[in-house]
Amino acid sequence: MKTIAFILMIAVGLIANAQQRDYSIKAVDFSKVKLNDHFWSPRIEINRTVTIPASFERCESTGRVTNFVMAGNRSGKLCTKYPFDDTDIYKTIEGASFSLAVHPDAKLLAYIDSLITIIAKAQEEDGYLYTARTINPAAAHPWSGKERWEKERELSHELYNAGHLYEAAAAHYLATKKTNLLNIALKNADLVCSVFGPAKRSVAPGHEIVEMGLVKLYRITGKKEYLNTAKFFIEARGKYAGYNSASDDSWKNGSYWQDDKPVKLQDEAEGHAVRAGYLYSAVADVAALTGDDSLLHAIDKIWENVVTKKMYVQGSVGAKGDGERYGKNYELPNASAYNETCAAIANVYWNERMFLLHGESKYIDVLEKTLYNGLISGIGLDGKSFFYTNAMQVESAVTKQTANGFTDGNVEVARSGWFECSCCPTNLVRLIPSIPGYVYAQKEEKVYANLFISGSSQMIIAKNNVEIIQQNNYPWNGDLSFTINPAKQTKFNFLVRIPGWAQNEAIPSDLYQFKNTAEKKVVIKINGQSISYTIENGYAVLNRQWNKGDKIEVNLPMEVKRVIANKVVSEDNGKVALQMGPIIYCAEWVDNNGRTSNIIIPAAANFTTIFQPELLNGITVLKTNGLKVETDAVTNKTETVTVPFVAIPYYAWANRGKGEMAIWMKEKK
Ligand code: FUB
Ligand code: ZN
Repeated sequence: MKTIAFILMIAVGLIANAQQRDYSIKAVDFSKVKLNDHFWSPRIEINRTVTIPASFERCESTGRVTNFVMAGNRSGKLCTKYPFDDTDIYKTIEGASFSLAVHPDAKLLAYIDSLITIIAKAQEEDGYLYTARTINPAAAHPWSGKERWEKERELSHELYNAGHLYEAAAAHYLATKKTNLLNIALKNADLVCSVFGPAKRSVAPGHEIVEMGLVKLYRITGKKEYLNTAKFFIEARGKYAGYNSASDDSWKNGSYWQDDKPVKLQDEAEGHAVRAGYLYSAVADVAALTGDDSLLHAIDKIWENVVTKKMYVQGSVGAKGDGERYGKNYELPNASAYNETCAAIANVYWNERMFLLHGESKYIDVLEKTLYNGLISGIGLDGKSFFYTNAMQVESAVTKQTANGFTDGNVEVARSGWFECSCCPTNLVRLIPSIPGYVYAQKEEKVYANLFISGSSQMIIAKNNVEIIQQNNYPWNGDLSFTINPAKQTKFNFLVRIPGWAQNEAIPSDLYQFKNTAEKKVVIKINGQSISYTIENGYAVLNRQWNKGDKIEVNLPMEVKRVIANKVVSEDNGKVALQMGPIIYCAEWVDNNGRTSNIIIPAAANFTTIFQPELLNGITVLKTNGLKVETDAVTNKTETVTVPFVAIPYYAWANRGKGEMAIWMKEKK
């Protein structure tokens, strides 16, 4: 009976959704895009074979699963540190579900079922699910407060846990069609909607994500209350009277939680960078689903602010360690850069949604920059070691092990298998297998090719089945080919993103620029013939009747670029970073005689590029002659000597031991 009711609910939901306003552009679902490349496929496979099992294992060995068991028994003592540790299980289930969708695995499915049974027992009668209280409400976690929700605005994370539960449940249901986790999530969401809303309780959730999660449940069920509650939470921001707006301290003035002003009046990225990224993503969802333009204008302005003033050259955000937050405009220190991996993940979520709203390539340019650099630097090539923070510079690797990693002062210098606060590893578990979903998007008879990853994809365009095959050796080479195989001749617009980096643009703002501009132009051929094309919103528009086997070749000229920062970022003055294609490079001690902090790359130095298949799972390295400033230990005199210089992709640093690393290098002594 329960199952029939559920099926009816989903059916009604789907019909209702068909009439709803939404993003006019839709991503092609990750399960329809099969990758067979050398860059992402191995990462997705290692996520499946190493990262997912290691994460589940750590959820067990660190007590996260035990917390649920104890909550099920309503007795015991929370045996981990944070009230949000439940989410590591949810995120791992989410990632494992994405993996199951394309790689069936009965054992994994059964294991997840066993966890869901434990989670179900931990859920209270009315749907409340939060082990930090349920284990023993009289001795709830100090961040949780004595009563449910009373500290939600601050640090309880009750709605944060709920949000991750919803995200996991949506992924699990869509991948497996099983409703066991979804039912738990819906019961919890119904409770949340009964507690919060107009004329009910109000709060600006202390750590956003419940909003995005509610939207996912709304998409599955069509239940409007979920969308309304997501919107309600967004609109609850900026209403709390207890902050001190005169204070500079982001905790005291509310900006840490993006709660100092109503969202509609916000125009600067502020506060905790993961919270912010999840909020802006949810605002995009709600703006798309409701057509609320004032919400849209706010995130447009905030996006502009991030990209012109608050993003590191390798796509990371959240410069400040105190509060894990955005700094002031142009506050992008290298020696103390924080750059939480989760903030990079949130930035990918947000930029994808901005693209779906606006259809402009600049959002995917930013997404690509983050994805290929400051995000995957967060995971080691072994798939089971992680950076929580992503350093911009390491000048002496005096390594100390702390609860949160191996640090040298403020900077993590070696990856760790897990952290006491282990949000980043489990966030990577769910992000990596979803990457095929960022490759294509579609709006009626328009297909957007956003990421360049070899593989094949199936879509329905103008009512015909169309297969699109990509072949390339991206990100090491800019020669791309797309073979179009419609079941029968089909007319549609194929829009190929022409990345900013291929058009002399380092980032869609004046925050970074290329010093050397390229002469070569992007060449596009169809069936061997060069064609002239127009560019719309950053995409080359290829509109024709496509026949089986039509082949598009796109040549994105790839050369080594020197990147310079806006003068206002004073500590990058006189320095260059190196980029080729979407990849930002760094110098690491191991390739440069043990040190990188004394390297100079003269303005006239020419680079050679070499693909080294055996190095760091296959990378292109940059080589030139640089200069090094050396000080004689006896005479204390300095001399400048010419030395061979090698740069590797930033994402691959710290896979060969601990030592110095630099992204920005001086051009003169
Ligand atoms: O608060 C939950 C998570 O823990 C945040 O997203 C991370 O920044 C870490 O503080
Ligand atoms: Zn994190």
